[in-house]
Amino acid sequence: MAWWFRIKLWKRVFLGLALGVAFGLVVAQTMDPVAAEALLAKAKVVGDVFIRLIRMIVVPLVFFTLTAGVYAMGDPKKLGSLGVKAFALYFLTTFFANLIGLSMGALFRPGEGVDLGGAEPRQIGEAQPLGERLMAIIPENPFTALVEGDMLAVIFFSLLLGVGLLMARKEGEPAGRFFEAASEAVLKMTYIIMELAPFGVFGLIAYVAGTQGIATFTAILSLTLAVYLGCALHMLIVYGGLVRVILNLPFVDFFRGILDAMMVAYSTSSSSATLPVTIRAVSENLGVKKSVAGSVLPLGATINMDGTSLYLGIVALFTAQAFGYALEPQHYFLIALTAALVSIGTAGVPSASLFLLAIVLDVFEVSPEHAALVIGFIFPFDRLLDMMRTVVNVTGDAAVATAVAKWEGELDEDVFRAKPAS
Ligand code: DAS
Repeated sequence: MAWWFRIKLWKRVFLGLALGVAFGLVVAQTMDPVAAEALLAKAKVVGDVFIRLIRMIVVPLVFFTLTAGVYAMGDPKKLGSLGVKAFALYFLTTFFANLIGLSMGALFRPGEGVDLGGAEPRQIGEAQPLGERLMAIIPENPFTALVEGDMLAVIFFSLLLGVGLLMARKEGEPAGRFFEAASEAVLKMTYIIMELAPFGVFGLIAYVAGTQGIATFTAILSLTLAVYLGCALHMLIVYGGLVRVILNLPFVDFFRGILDAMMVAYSTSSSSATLPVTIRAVSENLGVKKSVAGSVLPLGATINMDGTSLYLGIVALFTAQAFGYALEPQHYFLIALTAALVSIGTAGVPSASLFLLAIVLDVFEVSPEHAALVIGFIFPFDRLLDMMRTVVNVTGDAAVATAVAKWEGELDEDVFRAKPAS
């Protein structure tokens, strides 16, 4: 059995993905629908167990790693300079994601001639007004935020706690060391959980492939192509360009180093679920020091979602084309701005942004009926679109962490250029 653990994680996850699709399609084709659904539901249980384990670890992982990450900086002023660089890059990469998304929507015209009449309208999730959402970042009770898994509030409290420990100097040392030890322990727990990834992914994808089948995707083939091509272009041009041209680091080593995280993101459609793998890949394979990986990645996994912003732009144009809404030039700007803001508020869980789509559609007065129809039409196969946009979300976080580490002198380039360990 030792040979199994010698295979790189991303290859094992890919194997789970490929076998899962094959198994799902074969079962759906060769068994009667009831028996097939029952068998696939059993396979999905393994996937649900895997997702639950990952969700179990996310809050302690972010809390301990972020607090330890800030404490490891050794100087509160460093947090400021690192934060400014990270936020500037979040904004810049999302700007390009919107440009690419709107271009794909205009080029592919995925909504042209699509008849949404037959779609089952779905209720539109009421999104929290942005002002309230921003205020909620400051938790009234940090322990409640931890218990409820309110990630933005946990991040806010962890950042402050880390700074507090730093300022406490000698007195803060025992607690600082506790958080560093706890962060290591939680990361090791994650490695154990990730051993289940290939099997969990197999179960998740077998169920999706078997119950939704390839046929449904032809209905939105051009939308899928627009999203996938847009995401690929964004990763290659924007992140590839950032790493190769701005940071002067080898392009291939970057993507090879985060393959594990990209595969897990694709398979789970959840940035939060992938966060532990992203932290490991970025620190062990790209040589980003813990103080940066432990602070920039949890932040990015929650508020930096370029793939989501790109996707929302494309679906907004899909809606305008399908229902014949005429878009003025200012609408494109407002769609981009709203998509970016919604992507900040999107949770790192499967299909989170689809239910916030109505906020973007509101920009050009799409009727509630039409908005519900579009969400209802996309919902059955949003998983395929979500898998790809989550890869972009995670890759963007890794790219920003690499850039900030390089600019802060916290990047070990020998490790970056070496072949990945895991
Ligand atoms: N699935 C979300 C994520 O985890 C993104 C989305 O729903 O758009 O990043």
